[in-house]
Amino acid sequence: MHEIVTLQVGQCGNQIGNVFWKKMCREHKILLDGRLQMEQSDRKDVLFYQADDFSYIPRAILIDLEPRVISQCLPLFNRENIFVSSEGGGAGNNWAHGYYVGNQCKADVLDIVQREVESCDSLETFILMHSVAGGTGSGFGSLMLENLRDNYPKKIITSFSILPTNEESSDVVVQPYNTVLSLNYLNRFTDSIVAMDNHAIGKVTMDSARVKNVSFDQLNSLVSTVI
Ligand SMILES: Nc1nc2c(ncn2[C@@H]2O[C@H](COP(=O)(O)OP(=O)(O)OP(=O)(O)O)[C@@H](O)[C@H]2O)c(=O)[nH]1
Ligand SMILES: [Mg+2]
Repeated sequence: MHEIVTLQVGQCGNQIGNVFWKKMCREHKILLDGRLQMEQSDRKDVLFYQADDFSYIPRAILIDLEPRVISQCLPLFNRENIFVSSEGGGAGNNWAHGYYVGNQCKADVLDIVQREVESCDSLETFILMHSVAGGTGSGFGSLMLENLRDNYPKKIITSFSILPTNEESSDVVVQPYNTVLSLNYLNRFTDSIVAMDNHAIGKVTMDSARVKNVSFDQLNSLVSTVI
């Protein structure tokens, strides 16, 4: 079995992860509390493992520097795989803050990663979901890439990265700096990067769903289909 472990970092990463895992549950006929809805022969083990009570648990690791988004995540996830910084204030759209705080608590996160890797038969891929415009997904995400490459040099690392949109629709003024710093790490430590931008996926969604305003949920639905 060639398993996949996902890491969702920051607000954007965790919101995308939530939609992604909902989709995976639907595909594999698993209810959102991990119970099996219907038996079907498929390769669930690539993405899920079975707990002692036979419920299916995603091979997912959730990371953020503030609790707001993670507190709304699905009940499906293993609570021990959730890392929220005790500081709790987020990275304030500052790459360096995300990287620095991440570096201080990386031992805890790497323990979670190691536990997850050890539960795999033969891990193949890490998937990172994040945006590079804020502070946590970009800075902490970069730190994770560096450490994953260092600790697991032979595993495939793939990122699904939300890149900033054009200036008019941007909500983070320092996003060019966060992006350039993140791209350096993405370039050095991943095997493949799937880059998407909210403006472009927003346009696709607007055209196909025939709506004027697109919510993050609609954007994330398209992103998770791509993943
Ligand atoms: N597609 C998509 N983009 C998002 C979502 N949430 C935030 N973004 C975009 O991500 C960028 C901001 O990054 P966030 O993920 O909010 O920031 P963060 O990683 O949590 O970092 P800090 O909040 O600074 O600690 C902005 O460009 C947002 O438009 C989401 O759910 N989906
Ligand atoms: Mg945040």
